[in-house]
Amino acid sequence: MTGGLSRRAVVGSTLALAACDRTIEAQAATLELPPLRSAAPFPVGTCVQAFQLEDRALSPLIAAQVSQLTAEWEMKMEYIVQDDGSLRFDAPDQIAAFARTHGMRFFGHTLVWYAQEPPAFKRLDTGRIAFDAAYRNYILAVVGRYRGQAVGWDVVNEAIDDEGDGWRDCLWSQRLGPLEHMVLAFQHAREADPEAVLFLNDYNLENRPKKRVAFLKLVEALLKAGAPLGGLGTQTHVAADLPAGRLSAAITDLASFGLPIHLSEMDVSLRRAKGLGHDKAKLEAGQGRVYAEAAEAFSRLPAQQRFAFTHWGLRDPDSWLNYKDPGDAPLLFDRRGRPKAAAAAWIGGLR
Ligand code: 9MR
Repeated sequence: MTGGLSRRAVVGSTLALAACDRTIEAQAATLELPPLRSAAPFPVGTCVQAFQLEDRALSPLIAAQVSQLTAEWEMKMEYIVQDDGSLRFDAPDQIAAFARTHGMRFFGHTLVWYAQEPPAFKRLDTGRIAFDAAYRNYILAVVGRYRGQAVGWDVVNEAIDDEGDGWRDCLWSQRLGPLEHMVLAFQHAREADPEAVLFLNDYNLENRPKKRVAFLKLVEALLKAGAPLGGLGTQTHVAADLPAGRLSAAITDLASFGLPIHLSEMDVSLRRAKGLGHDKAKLEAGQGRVYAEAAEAFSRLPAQQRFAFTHWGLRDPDSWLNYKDPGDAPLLFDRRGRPKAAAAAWIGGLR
């Protein structure tokens, strides 16, 4: 650990903060925490959008705090695939260059997502062969472009339906088959990059045990079908009232395959923590507890299974949870880039 502060001292600061809610923000400003990337014995990531790389306050914070970068949305089909079917890589190239310049790992997110069905693909109604070729070409082009730099890819994102009743129905499943489109995506990604770790990624795996079971069954099905699935991603968009133990149980279950785990998009919403009412001190204490549990559960994984721990943003106002309705504070840094009590709690949970 760097920063001249022991982990125990950090925990002490957290407890002191929790005891005095009115001055939490002021005290956090004076907290001297080591950068997340130095505190953790595994890669720590965040997501970013290309325009944020020009933000004079945010880009140094990212460079100082994390060792892995994920494009928040500009490596999805919604950005890359143009209406005429051509592909656009300017923003992802900028993010990849920033990662290279700052000695960070670069993570690809996301190739196949039920939520993204570009018109250029929808228009392809000339039968399965043309669709299959376009699908393969897309994956080869995107993964191939970052071959040698991307350490991993979310190949299939959010395949399980919300209730955990089955796999989502989407353009890809309709044209290529419910399991087949996923197997093909993994195979094409492997063809494009023999080294990258290929992930299945999903959310609510801690909150909905039934969904987790469905996710794990899909993992089995993919492996049985010979898909080169190499890692499991659990997004971890949770709230401050998440009951203790749920996060650890999810991580332990997922780890049972022995594959690397990516805690891939963590944030802890205060606004969604209905169980804690509006008491700011309770909400922030709950948030700290959830972050500490996540850090601890992830730390306890065998070293070879700790692929990375990614925070879905660093500063609160940049969070996707604040796009439509600002006011949530789900991340580790405040609007001025100062570490919050949640950051101390996360670091305190590391083992
Ligand atoms: O945070 C992302 C937001 O900026 C994008 O507009 C949105 C659609 O591309 O995706 C958000 O990130 C999502 C991630 O890619 C997949 N898991 C859920 C995330 C939050 O919605």
